[in-house]
Amino acid sequence: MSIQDLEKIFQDKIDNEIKIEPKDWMPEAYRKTNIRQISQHAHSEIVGMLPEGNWISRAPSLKRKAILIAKVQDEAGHGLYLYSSAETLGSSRDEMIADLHSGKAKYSSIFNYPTLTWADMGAVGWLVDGAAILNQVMLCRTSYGPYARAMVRICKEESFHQRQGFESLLVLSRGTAEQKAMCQDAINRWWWPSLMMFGPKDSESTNSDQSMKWKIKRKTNDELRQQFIDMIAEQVKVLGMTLPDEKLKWNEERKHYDFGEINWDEFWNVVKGNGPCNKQRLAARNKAHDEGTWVREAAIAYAEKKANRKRQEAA
Ligand code: FAQ
Repeated sequence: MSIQDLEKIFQDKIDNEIKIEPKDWMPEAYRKTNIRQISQHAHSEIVGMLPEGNWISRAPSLKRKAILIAKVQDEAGHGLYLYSSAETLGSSRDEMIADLHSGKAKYSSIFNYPTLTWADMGAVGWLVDGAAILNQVMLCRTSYGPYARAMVRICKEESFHQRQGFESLLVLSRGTAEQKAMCQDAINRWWWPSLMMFGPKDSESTNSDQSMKWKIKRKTNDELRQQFIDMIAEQVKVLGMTLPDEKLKWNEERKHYDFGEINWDEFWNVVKGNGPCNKQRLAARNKAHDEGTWVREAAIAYAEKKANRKRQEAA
């Protein structure tokens, strides 16, 4: 078949909402874009365990500790499904992990901020998982089959994460004056970085146009960001808290909330590796990988031993 025929079959599938599967022909740029996005998404889940892991040993009760452990374990699982999904496109897990550890691959900017108080666990659940889930509900309909299917389960778990975060803040918001202040402080610090999770403005987004054409993305960065703001601006009222944006105001004409300017210099600075915790996060991942070498070696040795025994039995 000519390349034009293959391109036509590929495009027909996209147009007719038929998922692209690992063994299907696909343009090289489609493959690369998916590997880039899925692996960065996987890295985000894995690095995303660090800010929360920080609080497992300091959770205020057994119940909160159990919830937090379950959530952090879920993030590990998400990372693993996503790496598996990217592997179906021909990239090896070792390569992807090496790119993360060397600083070559990106991961979500949000995980380069510190978690300073217990209320941050609530704010991360409510705002960070809340932003993640809006983006991921869209990705359940992404055009690459293994990515879309991984997203369905991930979204179910993220939805629990967001609700537990909100509930945890709700308890603080009804607590002592100190607890209320801690809740408001966490919201103040996580609000703007959460908005940055959706990526640069559409006018600055280098990948969006092509990704929308290929239906990898179904909504643009700005569309999802606006949807998130509209949702959170209402939910914050239930907490009796405020969002740190004086310009946040319902616009009756647009039927959306207007909001203030995001600090894009801060965003790019964090993406380039200069956020408050970038170095700390990469150092923690590299250390865990190095210290896990013996586990990987033992697993390989055990698998070889088992295979040998099977061969001997068969002989
Ligand atoms: N941080 O052209 P665009 C989670 C980069 S999961 C860092 O608009 P695109 C779960 C972008 O890669 C959170 N870099 O890019 C959890 C590109 O650079 P490149 C992660 C960013 O791909 C919760 C450049 O800027 N979710 O939180 C960011 O079309 C709690 C230009 O941008 C996903 O990864 C950023 N925020 O759209 C875990 C979802 N934004 O690669 C633990 C999947 C942009 O060309 C605790 N990803 N960049 O060198 C996506 O949907 C997309 O990749 C976007 C960016 C929307 C993130």
